[in-house]
Amino acid sequence: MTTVICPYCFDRAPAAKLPYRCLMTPSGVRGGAPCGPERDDVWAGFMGPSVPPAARMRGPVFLPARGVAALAAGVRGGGSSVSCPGCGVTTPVRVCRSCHSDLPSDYCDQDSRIIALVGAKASGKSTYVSVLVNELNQRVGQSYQAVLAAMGQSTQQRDKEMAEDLYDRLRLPDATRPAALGFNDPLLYRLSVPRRSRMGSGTRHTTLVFFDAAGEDLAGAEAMDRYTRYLSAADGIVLLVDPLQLGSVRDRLPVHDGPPLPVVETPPRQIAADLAAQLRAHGKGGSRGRVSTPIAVAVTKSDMLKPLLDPHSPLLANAPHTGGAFDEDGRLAVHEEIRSLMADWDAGALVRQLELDFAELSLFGLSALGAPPPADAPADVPKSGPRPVRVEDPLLWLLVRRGLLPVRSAGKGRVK
Ligand SMILES: Nc1nc2c(ncn2[C@@H]2O[C@H](COP(=O)(O)OP(=O)(O)OP(=O)(O)O)[C@@H](O)[C@H]2O)c(=O)[nH]1
Ligand SMILES: [Zn+2]
Ligand SMILES: [Zn+2]
Repeated sequence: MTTVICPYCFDRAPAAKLPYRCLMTPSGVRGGAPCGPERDDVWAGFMGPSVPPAARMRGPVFLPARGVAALAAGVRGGGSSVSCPGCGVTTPVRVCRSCHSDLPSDYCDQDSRIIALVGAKASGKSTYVSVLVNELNQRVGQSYQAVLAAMGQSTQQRDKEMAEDLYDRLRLPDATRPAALGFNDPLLYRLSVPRRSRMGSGTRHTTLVFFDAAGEDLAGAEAMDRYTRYLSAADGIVLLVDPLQLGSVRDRLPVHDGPPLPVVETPPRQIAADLAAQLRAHGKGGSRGRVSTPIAVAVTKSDMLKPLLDPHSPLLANAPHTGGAFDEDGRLAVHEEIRSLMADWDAGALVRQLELDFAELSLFGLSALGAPPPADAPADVPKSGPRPVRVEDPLLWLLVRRGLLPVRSAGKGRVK
């Protein structure tokens, strides 16, 4: 049975139980009058007072007769259209039963996995997501025979605009824009990977939902209800840590010719503690007081750390992904390297906090750009374009944890 998690309110429902929305299209059949709009108070209530009264009038929402829904849900490949009981015209549009948000047409054909992305302001979230999507569709996708397709118009549009900026115009995301990925704009993708089993080969599809939670919004009792629901629905968390936010890293870096260091925001240790507190308060505290949700903590902008690294550091080159399997030994090497770097940073407070709070923790280091932005043009991508290093590791590790990708450990000489 396919379980769908609404990317807007995080309600979890079996796909077959999701209502449909009539598109109010004329049937073309003589005498067949199309449905008229109805007030959708459920949706309007969810969206809040900013929705003008006229926009509350929408196509009627209906639950198909039982047998029909089961039949439609059984049809593979997105062919699940049903006839509206009001006008008889078929509609493929599914809505969330709890908030009545429309779901992209192919959203309900596979299970959903929510990946929460958390990071302080300017920690590199937008750049990371765009470069990650690009890598998953190119180098990494090729290794795993995987495809990542944007779902729904708003994700497709955002991807296109960000890619044009980063790869064609060589511009960094605009710092003055409002929150990069607002809460009403989760990024929705369908990840398709080959499925090999004794039953033969096929393809496994998973819906990936990315959200950006600005770390500073997680603090204290004011944390919105929605953040909390989002975090507790998450299958995995990627926490981005900007090393330039850590006093001891800033002090240790040689005087460099890159752009000026960013202003200090909420300390990463505070974000990690708030995150754990939120998750614990919502039933994610496992035994021994640690949170059970897997968390990938990634130090971003690793290109800036080069002066602190050994020339053979595993942080300086991408994982090989040989044979379409995740390199577990490489991950461990990166984890240890970041762990020992962090032990020196602010007396190891962040890593201590993380290890006390999270049961499944892996540390990563990545650079979305591969080099600092040019000193004379700090709003630009380096002239050579983004040359990402290890940008895919945190997400791949989370997918491996969920059994969605094969893993290889040379020490044990096996692929799982
Ligand atoms: N050196 C280096 N700097 C980076 C990298 N990625 C991002 N940056 C810098 O970090 C800044 C912020 O990046 P964004 O991707 O906008 O960060 P964000 O977390 O989405 O920012 P907000 O949405 O404003 O919170 C960029 O303008 C760059 O200056 C990287 O890989 N290396
Ligand atoms: Zn919903
Ligand atoms: Zn109708």
